[in-house]
Amino acid sequence: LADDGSRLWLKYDLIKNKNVQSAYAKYNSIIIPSKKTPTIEKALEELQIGFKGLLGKNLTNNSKNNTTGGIKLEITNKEELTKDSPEDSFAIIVQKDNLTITSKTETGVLYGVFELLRNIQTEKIITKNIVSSPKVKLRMLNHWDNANGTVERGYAGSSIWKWNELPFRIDPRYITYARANASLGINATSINNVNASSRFLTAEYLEKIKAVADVLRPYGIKVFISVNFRSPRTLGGLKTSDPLDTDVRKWWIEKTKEIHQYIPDFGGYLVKANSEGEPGPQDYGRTHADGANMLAEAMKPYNGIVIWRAFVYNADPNGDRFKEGYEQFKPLDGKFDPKVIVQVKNGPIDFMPREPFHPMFGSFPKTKLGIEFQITQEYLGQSTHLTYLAPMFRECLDTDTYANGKGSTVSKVIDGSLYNSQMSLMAGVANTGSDANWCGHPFNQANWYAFGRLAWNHELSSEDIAKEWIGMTLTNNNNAKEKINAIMQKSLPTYIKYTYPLGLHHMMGEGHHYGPEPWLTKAARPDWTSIYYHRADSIGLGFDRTGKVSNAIKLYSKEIIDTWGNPDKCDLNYLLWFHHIPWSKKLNTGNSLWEELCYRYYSGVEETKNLQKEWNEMKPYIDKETYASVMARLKIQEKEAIWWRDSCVLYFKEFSKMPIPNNLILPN
Ligand code: GCW
Repeated sequence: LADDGSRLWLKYDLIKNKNVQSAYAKYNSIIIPSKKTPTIEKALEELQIGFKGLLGKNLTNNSKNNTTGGIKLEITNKEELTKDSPEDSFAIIVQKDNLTITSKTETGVLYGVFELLRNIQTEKIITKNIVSSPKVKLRMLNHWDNANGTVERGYAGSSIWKWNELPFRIDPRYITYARANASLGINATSINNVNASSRFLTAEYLEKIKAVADVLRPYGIKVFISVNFRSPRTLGGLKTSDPLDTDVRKWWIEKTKEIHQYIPDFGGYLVKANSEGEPGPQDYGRTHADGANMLAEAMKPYNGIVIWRAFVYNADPNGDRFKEGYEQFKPLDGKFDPKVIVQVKNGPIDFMPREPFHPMFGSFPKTKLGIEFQITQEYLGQSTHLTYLAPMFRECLDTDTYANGKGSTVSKVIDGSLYNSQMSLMAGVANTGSDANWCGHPFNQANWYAFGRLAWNHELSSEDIAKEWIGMTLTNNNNAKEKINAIMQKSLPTYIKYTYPLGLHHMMGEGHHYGPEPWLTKAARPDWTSIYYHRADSIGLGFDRTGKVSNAIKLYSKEIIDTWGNPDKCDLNYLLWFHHIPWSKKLNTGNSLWEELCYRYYSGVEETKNLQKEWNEMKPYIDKETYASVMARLKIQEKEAIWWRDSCVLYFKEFSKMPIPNNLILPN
């Protein structure tokens, strides 16, 4: 049977490798703690279906402690997990005839079970103890799913949440969703779009959300709701939603209490306010801190928190959107309630294929900052182009902000270690949908997987994550694994070459954000056009963000200004983010800007052809349906790479007035 991808990476197909089979053959029973909680039940169930599928073994549920061949699930304070190890850390302890999966929490035990199964599924024989701890506390998916079943920037069908069926029918997908997330350590999800409908706060919807929360709870996943700031008016019939108004505050206190009657362990609120037309505290002359703190006050009696997004910008044709989030929030550093996390996109504009890290990271020592990545590929080929995003996530997390001297990487800002913060958050905008394979492009599943793995441990390499995913999803043949990993590693640089080389950004078609539209001069807002960003003219190309035009570079530390701020030292991948470079200026590759631009667009297209050749060689290792689906998409990708290349090169040629060089060195 062809694989339709619906099982994600949790396939549990029979392992054919004899060594792996025999290494795990000795296990025949599971010993669970005396208190069988719903989460322990899930851990037991997962272990049983995993062993049955992968090894063809029925594990019995044994109550005896001193049995041989037992896998013991235990909640304890083992020394492997030191006293102050983070919540949900776990250890897999290998004894002579037994194996113990231990954690201080039941969710940690479940995570340990998934780790064991991952090892078996990727044909690894565990011989040494494994100890694993999450680096970030809140590892979260943000759904941009609407009440009517559509998904904003969703490219894999409609919403997975069937609001019309809930709370009565529980779609089996909710359980697969919970298992998939738990297998990665994802422990929170906001179920609706940040462009939020107040409807999600009505009793009718709270009952539906409760049903979802009940399914996710045993898997250690907390539910959050995105809220519309104007709800006191639209739902409560109040005259205002002013966060300093007593009745408004009371309304949120009551609403928060009501939510907890449905969902006692409610995760909290996620808020997009005063951004792209959404209502917010500024409508009443108040600040983001006033708004967030009001919600935090309502949350005071509970464990929940408030996540407030920093994605804000003005439609100022003479301003620089790059600086606006920073500038609006900087005066509020230190003013947020301890229950508030400010969620910042990885880059200052909007999930572009390559962005410098957001300058807020490292500049807000008194505010808890979380990071938001986009897993759904709004600007990254949606569900037709193959782009593996772990290298992009890593590039951002690994960049040094120099905030507290060398080594102050973005990851240290967001995992709380730089400022010794007790709360930390990594969020990813989900790419799930109703498609049979959940994510559209078969390789898009890898981005959900990679996000989750990095949220748990941002030190994992993008190669290791890719190989794990390939082993679980596509093939365990080592040679094929290496080659597919190589395809994945190349995919993002290739995509960037034929779309946004050298630090170009925001030149996509209006509205759908898919193909190229560098000539876009008029849009609903000046900062939604393309010319606002690329600034092509007869002299050169790129947005000068040094002193002369916007000086956004000043938002970074001195060390960054010294490199990115200097056109001769700036990494070419970021060049046009910060500089307006003359067409004929020689770059350190030996090419002029114009030649380098053409070279990248043209070689990007060539590389899409190579991807097809390389994928073709993988045919013997991949099931038919997945192989064909990826191959067809790679063909679309080549066609559209040409579309991007020709649109951009011919458009910029109008400004450079230079011919397309015919001596471009192209890869074969
Ligand atoms: O990337 C942009 C998208 C909007 C989105 C917005 C945001 C949810 O084009 O569709 O709205 O960002 O992050 O709020």
